[in-house]
Amino acid sequence: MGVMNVTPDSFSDGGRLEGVEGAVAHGLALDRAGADILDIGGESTRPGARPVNAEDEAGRVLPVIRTLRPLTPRRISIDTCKPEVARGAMEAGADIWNDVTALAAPGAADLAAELGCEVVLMHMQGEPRTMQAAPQYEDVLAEVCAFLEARAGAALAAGVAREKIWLDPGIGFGKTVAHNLALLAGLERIVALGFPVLLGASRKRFIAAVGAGGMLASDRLGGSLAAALAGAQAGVAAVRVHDVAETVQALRVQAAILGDGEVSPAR
Ligand code: HH2
Repeated sequence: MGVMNVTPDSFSDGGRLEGVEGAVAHGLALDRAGADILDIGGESTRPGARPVNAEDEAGRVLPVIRTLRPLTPRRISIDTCKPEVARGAMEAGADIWNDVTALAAPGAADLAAELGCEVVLMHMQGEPRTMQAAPQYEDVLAEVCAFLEARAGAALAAGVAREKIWLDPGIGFGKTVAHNLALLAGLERIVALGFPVLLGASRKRFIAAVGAGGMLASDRLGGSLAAALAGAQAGVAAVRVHDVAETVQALRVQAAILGDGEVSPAR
C-alpha cells in the first residue's frame, strides 16, 4: 500500500504534492513502482494534528480519486474517519475505507456495510491531537488484540462481510517506542486473529528513537524496510509505505530467500 497524502501538513510528504495534478502523478508513480493499493488521505493524523472539517477534507481527496480512478487498475483506499468522506470516496471509485478510528463515528459501521467496501480497522489510544501525551497500557499486545477483535465484531454485527475486514495495530498512534516495538515483535498474535493485517510503520518516529538515526522522516528508509520485512515474516497481508519501489524490492528478495518468490532464471 503506497501512501498518498494530500494534506498541507503531513509529516512525511508535507507540502510536496501540489494540487490534484501532483497527487495523481504521485499515485501513478506509486502504481508503476509496484503498489497494489493507493492510500489517499486528506486529514493529517500526525501527533498534535488539528482536525479538518468534512467539506475541506472531501475537497482535497475526491477530485484526486475521481481523476486517478480511470488511470489505474490498483485498488484505491481512502484514509478517513468521516463517514461522509468515505461515502464520497466510494462514489468516486475507491475500494477500501481505511479508518484510523476503526469505525468509531456514529453510523460508520452501518455505512461500511451499506457501501460493501473493504474496511481497515486500526487501533489508536486517544486522538491524534493528544495521543502521544502519555500512552498507557498494562499489556499493549493483549489490549490491542482485544480492541481489534471487538471492533471486528462490531463491524460483523453491523453487516460488514468477514472477508472485507482488515486489522491494523496502529504503530505510533497513542504508543511509546516500547509499545510500538512490543506490537512489532508480537505481530503474529494479531495475524492469528484471522483477518488480513495491515502494518503502517513507514518513516515513523520510533525508528529515530531506537538510536538508528533518521531525525528527518525522509531519512528513515532503512528502518522502514526493517519493519516491513519483519511484518512480512510475521504474516501481515500488506504494509503501508512511502517508499514503494524500495519496499517491493526488499520484500521480493526476502520472498526469494524464503523460497516463495518468483525468481527470474535470467541471472
Ligand atoms: N498511519 C498513518 C496514517 N494512516 N492508516 C493505517 N491503517 N495505518 C497506519 O499506520 C497509518 C494510517 C500516519 O502516517 P502518514 O499518513 O504518512 O502521516 P499523516 O497522517 O501525517 O499524513
